[in-house]
Amino acid sequence: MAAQRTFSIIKPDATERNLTGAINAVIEKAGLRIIGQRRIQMTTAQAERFYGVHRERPFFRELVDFMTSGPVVVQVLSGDDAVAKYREVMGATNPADAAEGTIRKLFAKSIGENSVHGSDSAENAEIEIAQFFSEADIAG
Ligand code: 3AN
Repeated sequence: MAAQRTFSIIKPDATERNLTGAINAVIEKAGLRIIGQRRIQMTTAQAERFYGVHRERPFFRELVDFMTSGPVVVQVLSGDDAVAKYREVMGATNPADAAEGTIRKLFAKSIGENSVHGSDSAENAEIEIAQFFSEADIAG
């Protein structure tokens, strides 16, 4: 199977607690490769664009405020079936429902402050990667 790519964000609740390395260790242990990585302060415009599909949801403003509340680490991950694999490694959106050993079970604080984002399809992965990376900044 050809390697697939997915897009990941280590969210402000995790960077604030200095968990980037601990989360990356879980990602790498699961067999995914981090082939692009950058630490940024997301702007409101970037967060609103990124979460545009949630614009009408009641938690949209809270989500944008949270994602701009501190630094995030944007990542490109690669591996067999990377989109589904990373969703599995992340665990359920609500950490109370997340399986043992998943990133959200290990580290997430709440359904909103849930430590990581991962793309939900290969098509969205490429759209999300293109929002934050040029191909020159991805190697692997
Ligand atoms: P996932 O991140 O697991 O794909 P989505 O796409 O349903 O989940 O939601 C996107 C993000 O919106 C979540 N990661 C979470 O931070 C936030 N979110 C989802 N549901 C809620 C909620 N009920 N209250 C606050 N934030 C939420």
